[in-house]
Amino acid sequence: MERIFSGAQPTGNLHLGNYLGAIRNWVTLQKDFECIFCVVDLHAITVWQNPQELRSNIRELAASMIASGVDPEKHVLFNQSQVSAHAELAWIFNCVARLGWLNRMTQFKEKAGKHRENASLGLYAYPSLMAADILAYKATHVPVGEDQKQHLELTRDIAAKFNNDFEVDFFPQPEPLILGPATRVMSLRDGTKKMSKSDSSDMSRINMTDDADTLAKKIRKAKTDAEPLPSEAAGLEGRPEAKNLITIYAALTDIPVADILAEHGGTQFSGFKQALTDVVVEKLAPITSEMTRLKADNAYIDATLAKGADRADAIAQPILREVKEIVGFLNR
Ligand code: AQP
Repeated sequence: MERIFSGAQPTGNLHLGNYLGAIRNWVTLQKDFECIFCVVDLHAITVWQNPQELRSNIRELAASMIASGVDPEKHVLFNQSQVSAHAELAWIFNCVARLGWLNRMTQFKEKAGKHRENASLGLYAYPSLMAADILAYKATHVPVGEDQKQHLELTRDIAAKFNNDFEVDFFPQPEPLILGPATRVMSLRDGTKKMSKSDSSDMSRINMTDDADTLAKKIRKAKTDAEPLPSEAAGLEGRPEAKNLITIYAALTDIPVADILAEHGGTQFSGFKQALTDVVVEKLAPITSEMTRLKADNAYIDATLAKGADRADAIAQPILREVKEIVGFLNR
């Protein structure tokens, strides 16, 4: 059976971009694939995390995945640091990947910014750990938002170089699955920047924990331009904020953009923003309330993650043993 691996970082501020670009698609994929979903805390610490907040964010992310419809009984949901194969395989991949490949990674450049010399070594090696996440399970498909496409290409390069260096046909070439109409949800304050957990302005994103009043305020204040909405999709070109709001509406309602514009084209943004608020509140409120309920039950979340880690370990360990054999290590 084809196997999915995907993960999200427990770095707080889970937002609508994470939901529409990733988690919602995971829920759909559960019907057709064997799925492994991971709270990637090893990735999270590539930038400083307050330990208490990290613990709480790990539980919150697991709760939000379950509240969104991830099924931890039929599929595997676990926390990365509880399965040692990730770190072990990442080290082997650090010795397969080339510096030149990592130097090209745009996410490192964006995140390290001008302070490259002060960035952690882990942030630089992030894509190598991501390759280990995927290949420790020989996953065949990886649903991601567009921002992760480059990292997935690096995973494919690492898999190919490993196979080539050791003259084996061991790792598959995992395929990216970039699904749905909202592969890149943009900031509410700047339609050219992606909606992001680390944006210093909370008004830039729709958090999965926002209540109805906060959602209404954020959407009302979302940046737009002075023109009325266009009547056809072509009219959205060069209008990133308008395009973003329409895309969010389309993704949440499954209504084609053309139909939305046929209804709202020619009107001012205020009416459309009200309609968008109604949709966002209607879709997110049940998830948010279930998330709140689950978040209050640490024992359930911890037990679910521990069970998931056992199941993940059972898949990854035999693969890791084979990798060690191929590399020339002695297995115990
Ligand atoms: N704006 C987005 N639109 C669509 N998909 C998105 N994803 C992230 N932002 C958007 C997808 O969410 C999944 C989980 O990603 P992550 O937990 O690794 O988060 P991230 O990419 O680090 O999220 P941010 O908000 O972009 O964090 P910062 O601000 O730290 O960079 C992934 O599949 C991702 O593609």
